[in-house]
Amino acid sequence: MLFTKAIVRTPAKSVVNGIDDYADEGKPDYQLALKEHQDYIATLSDLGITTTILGPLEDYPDSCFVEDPAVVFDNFAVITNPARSTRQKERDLIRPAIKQFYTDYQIFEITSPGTLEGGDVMPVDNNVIYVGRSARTNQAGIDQFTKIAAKFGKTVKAVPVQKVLHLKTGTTYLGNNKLLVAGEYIDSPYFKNFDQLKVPAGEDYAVNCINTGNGVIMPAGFPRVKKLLEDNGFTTREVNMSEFSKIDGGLTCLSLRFN
Ligand code: CIR
Repeated sequence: MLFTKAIVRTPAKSVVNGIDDYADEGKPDYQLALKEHQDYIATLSDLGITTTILGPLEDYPDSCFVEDPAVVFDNFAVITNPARSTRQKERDLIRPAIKQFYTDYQIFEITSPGTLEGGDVMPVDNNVIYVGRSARTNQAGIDQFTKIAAKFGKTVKAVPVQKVLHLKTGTTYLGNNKLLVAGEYIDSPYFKNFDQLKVPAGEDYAVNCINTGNGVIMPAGFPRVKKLLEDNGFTTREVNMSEFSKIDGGLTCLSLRFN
């Protein structure tokens, strides 16, 4: 198992008004989003992960995407500073959940003018963390994060994010040097030392996967990515993500994962 615990937040009815900067697929259906979220939790628990479920926050349409307002590691956590005004307060609303698992000495904060969202943070092996410089994460945020991570022996490498929302919208790490890459990250010089599993054009959304160590959770409906993963020795578990994809949400952003 690569992680044993997860924190999720039930989508609020307002999820239908989540930020939609990229997808052009209409608004999510709340009931279906709720069902997909329940299936996501059931899949995590089927794979042996203990999940803490936080209550919905009607005033915050994107608050089910808990990966963005915090970044968690096994021995420290960072409360981030989301860039968009409608998501800013999420940092205060995730803090109590983080405090259940970390002491005050293990919790750090990104503060203005720095902005950073967890979707841009991709830890790999050997204490290296890639951080996307994106529309949501700025250099000041990366500089603050780099100093925090250094206290725990971790090195941050910044990577530009040009065409997608967050770094992990374009690439996710599977372990054992295997990196699932799509779009702008295919053959990227930033990731030249990885064994790249290249997502075929048209299936980019499915690059955002979660390797639990006990199976890879992937979005349903992407047969070529499923085959790519299985050909590389991974077992897969599919979760329907149709409603979250309408507001640019991927699988990773629905949980915080740690030990
Ligand atoms: C947003 O635009 O902030 C949300 N609608 C989607 C956030 C997705 N987060 C992620 O991929 N980590």
